[in-house]
Amino acid sequence: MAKITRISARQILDSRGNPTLEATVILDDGTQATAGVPSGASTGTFEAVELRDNVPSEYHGLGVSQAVSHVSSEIEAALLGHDPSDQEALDRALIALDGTENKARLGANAILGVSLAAARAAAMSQGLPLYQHIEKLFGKSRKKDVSYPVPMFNVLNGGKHSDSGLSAQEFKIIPSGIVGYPEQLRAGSEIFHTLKNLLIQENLSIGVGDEGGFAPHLESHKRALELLNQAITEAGYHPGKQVFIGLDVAANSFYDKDQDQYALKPENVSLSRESLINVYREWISLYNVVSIEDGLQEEDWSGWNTMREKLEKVPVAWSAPLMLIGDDLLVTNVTRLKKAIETGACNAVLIKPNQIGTLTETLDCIHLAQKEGMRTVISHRSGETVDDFIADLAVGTGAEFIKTGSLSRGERIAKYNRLLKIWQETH
Ligand code: 2PG
Ligand code: MG
Repeated sequence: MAKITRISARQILDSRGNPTLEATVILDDGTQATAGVPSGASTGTFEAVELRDNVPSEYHGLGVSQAVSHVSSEIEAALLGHDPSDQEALDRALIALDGTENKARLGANAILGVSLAAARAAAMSQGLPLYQHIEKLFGKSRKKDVSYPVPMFNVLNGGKHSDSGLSAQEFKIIPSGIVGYPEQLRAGSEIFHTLKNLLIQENLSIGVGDEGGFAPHLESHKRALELLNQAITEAGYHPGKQVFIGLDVAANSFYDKDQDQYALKPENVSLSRESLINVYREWISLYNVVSIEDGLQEEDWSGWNTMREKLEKVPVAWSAPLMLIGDDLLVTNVTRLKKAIETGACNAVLIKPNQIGTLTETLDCIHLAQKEGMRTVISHRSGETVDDFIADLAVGTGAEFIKTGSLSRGERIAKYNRLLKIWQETH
């Protein structure tokens, strides 16, 4: 197998126009592979550390030049001569070199860029598509023709991803009742454009938020959910049969710690966790909601447990149980996932490689979740690059779902289009 001869990095801009890191790994057989690192806005407290320069006069403090220089100095020196196909050894070397619990010294952005670029280099050097290389690393053979990640399209953006005024961050349509990824993508596109026309008819804004979903100023969350169901119907699909609704509430972002209350806008109500759970119960019953991510804040383990007990009893539109997804709660971290398994906090896991910082740890988290029968959702970040790595990650690990934004903005579409190409290769 080829060996690493050169590693470099640079500061590029992400989809919000903020700096992020891109890394390149070069092998002695001439292979060159590059990977871009995404960046979140509604980040969990327990995520691995994204190293920023904090020089206020440069990029408002968001520069990543220190992380870049760590790649070209210490990281390159440590990995020269490594076999990139031994991802686990490479990632363990990076973790040891960093030496902290949360990758705060070298930066999870520096480490992840190299980890992903090395995986891509290993795949290219072996002449394998990336998803097949990941499948080998993951050590589980994908059920060919059977499993393919179902897209969750985030067509309305709220929370920290837009100025729509809606507390909930993501309103997603999930076409899991439609057979085959290309037809699911088509449904997503048709519903997105039907929704656009509905908004125009109502004189509402059709500007989009960070993830390419619309961001109109609506009077309530219920109105948003009604509009989604209407768009599904008017596009010619059956809500609650072919297409379902998922929410990422991202409850951290409207939780008031001092009051221990959730300040829900635009309704302008302050809710206890019990009242918020009752609100979810209503949304599930009325609007074909089948999936709720981060329904409560990231430290309320007992609240998550109560939420699961109460909401799993509510009849849900699809045949599977309601999905309660931990994102900020779990941060793709095996230690936190184990706690969720012990406490029964949730039944599904969001997977974001940059929350943990290496491909190996990401695969470990997916492994454990799948072993425990939890559904996995591979996810982008709200600040993205055009890198489409997560599409291959979703296929290579047999993840049930992928969320990578709406049906607009190139950095979102890059992943959905990559999934089309993989579909063609595998079906
Ligand atoms: C989320 C993500 C991605 P961010 O909360 O799930 O949609 O948002 O990247 O801002 O954390
Ligand atoms: Mg989330």
